Amino acid sequence: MKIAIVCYPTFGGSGVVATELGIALAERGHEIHFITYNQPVRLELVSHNIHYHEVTVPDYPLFHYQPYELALSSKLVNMVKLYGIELLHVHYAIPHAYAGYMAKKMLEEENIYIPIVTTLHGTDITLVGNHPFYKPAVTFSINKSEVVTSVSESLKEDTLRLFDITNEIDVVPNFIDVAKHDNPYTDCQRDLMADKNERIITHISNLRPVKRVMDVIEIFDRIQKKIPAKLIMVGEGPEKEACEALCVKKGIQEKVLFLGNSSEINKILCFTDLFLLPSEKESFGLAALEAMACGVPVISSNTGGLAEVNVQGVSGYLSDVGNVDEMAANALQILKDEKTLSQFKKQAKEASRKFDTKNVVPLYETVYDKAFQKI
Ligand code: GMT
Repeated sequence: MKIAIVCYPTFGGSGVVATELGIALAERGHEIHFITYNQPVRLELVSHNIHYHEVTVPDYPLFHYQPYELALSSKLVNMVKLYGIELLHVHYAIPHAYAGYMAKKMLEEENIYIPIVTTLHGTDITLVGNHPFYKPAVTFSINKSEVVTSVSESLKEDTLRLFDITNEIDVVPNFIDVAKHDNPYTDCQRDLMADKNERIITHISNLRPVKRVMDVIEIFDRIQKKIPAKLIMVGEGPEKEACEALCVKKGIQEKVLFLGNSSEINKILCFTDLFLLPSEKESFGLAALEAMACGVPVISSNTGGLAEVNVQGVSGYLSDVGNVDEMAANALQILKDEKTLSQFKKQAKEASRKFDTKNVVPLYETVYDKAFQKI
């Protein structure tokens, strides 16, 4: 099948999932065309089945806002015609589902009929899409897609609650190649990060307010008062400076390393003992799943789809949003001795297997078949 994948090419989870999906589909013999404004960060163009087409929006003094949707729709039309693409899979509703629908309508004028699959990822529904500025267009494009998928049951419920949806929503969870995340612990360069007696705790995100990164610092502060520990903060975002300031205020700046964005998440997770994700909202929590696949237990909030990923008392623990005391106590419970920690590490890895690529990617192929039947 010839499939166009439209996504954000950044470090965000939706772009990562879209990229990994394209790679997995290419391995299964499909011809994949990524269409976005930059080469996706996790995409290495090493397969003859993978193409990347850049969307460019030339600047013009009249434009206060650049018309990206217009450029994307036109690019989709051109690429569908040039490569004979048969299906559009758009990740993140805004503005991709809308641009996809426009492309589909333009193609219909030339008697080319192409189904659209829209995958909802989270903030496109819970934070951004729900705003009255966007809501009519988001509702319209969800309802007009041949098939709509959401990355968790929780996100499906949120979508049905927040929007006037007349379409079915199929839940296809995010996934991970568990085998690729098999890190033999002995290969890790742990010594570069921490002393032998210190536990390594990691947080990875875009450091936006929704991630509650101040809670990460609060939890870590409570942990490091009880046991020797280091915190590794991975990612860039608007809360970074305030976070650094909080570390200085608490006098723990020597114990917190800010690494910025990284394409080497596996290397970092390899020497991590515990992952923190205390988010305000999280439709799935791909970062938690990546940690689990590397055998790292997770302390998270119980918001959104996190309870579908992090299994209470097995792969880690979940608490109410903002309950940093309980999160710290649970972290210490996991980190208290080698036996408990290695048990949780094993269990975290085991729990991640449910989301293995080989179990989930075929579900998208079924979704594509369903989309073709609707056209
Ligand atoms: O978390 C973000 O702000 C980024 C966002 C994205 O578009 O990449 O993440 C969302 O999609 C991920 C992939 O499906 C999910 O794992 C994240 O839980 C979801 N984020 C939120 O719901 C806040």
